[in-house]
Amino acid sequence: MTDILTDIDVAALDAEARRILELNDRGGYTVPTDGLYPYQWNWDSAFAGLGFAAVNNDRAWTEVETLFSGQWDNGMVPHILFHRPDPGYFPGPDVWGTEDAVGRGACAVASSGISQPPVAASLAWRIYRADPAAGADRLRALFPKLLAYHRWIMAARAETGAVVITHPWEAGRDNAPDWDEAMAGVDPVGVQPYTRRDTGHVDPRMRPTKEDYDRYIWLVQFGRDRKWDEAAIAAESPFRVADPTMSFTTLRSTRDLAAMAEVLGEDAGEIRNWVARLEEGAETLWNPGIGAYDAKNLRTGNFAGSLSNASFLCWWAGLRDDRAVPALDALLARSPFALPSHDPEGPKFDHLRYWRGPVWGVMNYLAGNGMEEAGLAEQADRVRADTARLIAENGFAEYFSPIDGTPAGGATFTWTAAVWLAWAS
Ligand code: 9YW
Repeated sequence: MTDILTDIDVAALDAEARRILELNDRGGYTVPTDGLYPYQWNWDSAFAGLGFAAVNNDRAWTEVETLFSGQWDNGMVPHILFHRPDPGYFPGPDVWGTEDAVGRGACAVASSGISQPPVAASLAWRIYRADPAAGADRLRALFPKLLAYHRWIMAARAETGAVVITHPWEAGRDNAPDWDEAMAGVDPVGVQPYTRRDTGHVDPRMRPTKEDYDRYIWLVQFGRDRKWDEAAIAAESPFRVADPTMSFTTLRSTRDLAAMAEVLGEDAGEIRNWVARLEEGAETLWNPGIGAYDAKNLRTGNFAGSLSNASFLCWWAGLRDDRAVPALDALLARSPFALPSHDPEGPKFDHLRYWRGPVWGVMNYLAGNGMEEAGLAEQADRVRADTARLIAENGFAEYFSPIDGTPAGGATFTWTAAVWLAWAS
């Protein structure tokens, strides 16, 4: 890789990244950032583990193990674990109402009722490979839990082979234009009164709108009213969208599970069947209209028509697909900083509003590593160089403007620090 860091004080940034991991460490798990997100989030935590692996391998494993302490009996790993009550965040455990959820079983940790992109297997695999001797027993103990998580995804969310979300929060890309059509099909009538907390922490122009939030909360109430029963939600919800983020992270994690099975001497037959099914599903997300992978609304069959950073996770998924290269090159050419979460030339682009334009370090990590593995060295270099430059010039922000690098959202962000330590530096 080209040396992009010659004029950056790497040692000072390394020290700051480590300080942020410590700052956000709540003992066994890490919060994304103090104040705005005071609980343990699923994919944030897997990234925190990756960051800790560069500092303290034992602590890295503990992070992932604590995440799996919230696993439901049916295998689902929730998107938020509410270890300790914190009134600074809405919606909290009382709103999710998962105590008597179908499939939760004996799990004692309070949680949300949806999941998030399952990067845990892939990042645990990286933690293991950073120190195989130290991680052997921990990998063996974690493997059946990862397997159960993926069995749940395949049974509950992969009816077309692509992986669906039942709530925009589940994609980890809350207000992406990818969900606009499906969200328009949600009528938030009867949503109970609520007070947002996020806009008290962060500039509202950088957050989802009230129209979005009303629908987020309506969908939470919808799931809660069905006791989070996947079959009922699949049959009745107006919102069911096949998502490139979920599909591609699941496919990659499944491949990594197969590699784990080999090391552990476990049978990988079931896992290999999942890979084949997910590869077929990925093809259903190819949208020739934009020359890239896209989200698909399963209620209408329509593509979103959204060129996003998730479109370019195809190489992370292990697809050796040249069809997407022209769209990537065009996007890079029109983005001062890569990768924007939405096409800067699209009518819905908003350079600071969360997932409608800003650059996210974690997406760059996944996409950039995938590009490198696929032999797209120049594009991978560009994505990594931009990530390093954004952090060096603007700090460890939650996300950044792809136009001028403005840091946005929360500050001292765990996954931005982790991506720096594990890859960008
Ligand atoms: C929410 C914590 C989470 C991330 C998501 C991001 C945002 C808000 O923050 O979600 O309330 O869940 O969109 O990807 O995991 O950093």
